[in-house]
Amino acid sequence: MKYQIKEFEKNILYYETAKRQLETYITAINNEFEVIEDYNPINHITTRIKSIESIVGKLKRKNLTISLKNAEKLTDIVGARIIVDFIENIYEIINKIKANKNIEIVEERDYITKPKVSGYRAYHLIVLIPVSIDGINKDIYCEIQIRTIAMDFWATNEHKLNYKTNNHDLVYQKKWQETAKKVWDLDKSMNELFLEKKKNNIKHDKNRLNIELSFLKSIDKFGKLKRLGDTSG
Ligand code: 0O2
Repeated sequence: MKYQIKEFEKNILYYETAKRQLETYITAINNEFEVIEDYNPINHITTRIKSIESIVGKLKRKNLTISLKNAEKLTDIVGARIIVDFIENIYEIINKIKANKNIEIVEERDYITKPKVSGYRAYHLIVLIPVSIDGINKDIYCEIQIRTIAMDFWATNEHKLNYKTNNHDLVYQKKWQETAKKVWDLDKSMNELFLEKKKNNIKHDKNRLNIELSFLKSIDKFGKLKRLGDTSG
């Protein structure tokens, strides 16, 4: 057991590096939105490495023996949570992550269109990040959870009061499902407003572009007239 803990501590270095790598990629996405898109859908980002107690707890819940080999099979020792404003933003973020060739996506878990029985909603990406330490390369599993503020509000409270409590009281579970439904309805209404605004902005941008184009054309015309005038005079 002592040997295993030592080995696990060595592995922590890989997890730490993968976490930092992932943070860099997500920060780059954040900056990309700020500079290029002129709008940033990311509300906030958190990252973490699962504690040894949580890893042991998860292995036990999965009926797996506590070993380094089994711990390495867990896909969420390194985790990142990206909280966005609106449902639509979740897909914008997924596209940006997919465009990063350094991130290999191994699995997508869509708990938005197919929420968990509890009512939990989020989009999970299980990814592999290559890490090299002391000449030894390892691909490290990381879990990226993408949620709206509303989904995160629900999940945080449910995590505190219900998740992992083994409470199978159906009436209580139904109450949680009902709160999840209310949060989802609110999220959908907010998303509609967001899409409407986005559409208007595009229209507005197109109009502005047309005005700018006709302005540029008139300058060009004026320039031509002037040049003609120059040759005659
Ligand atoms: P913690 O304490 O948040 O880290 P896996 O072994 O990961 O392949 P699992 O755990 O069924 O199998 O994967 P899943 O369903 O994708 O869930 C992974 C994580 O999503 C969980 O990690 C939670 O963070 C979150 N999650 C999933 N279901 C629920 C839910 O019903 N309520 C809440 N609040 N969060 C949920 P952990 O390690 O279970 O927990």
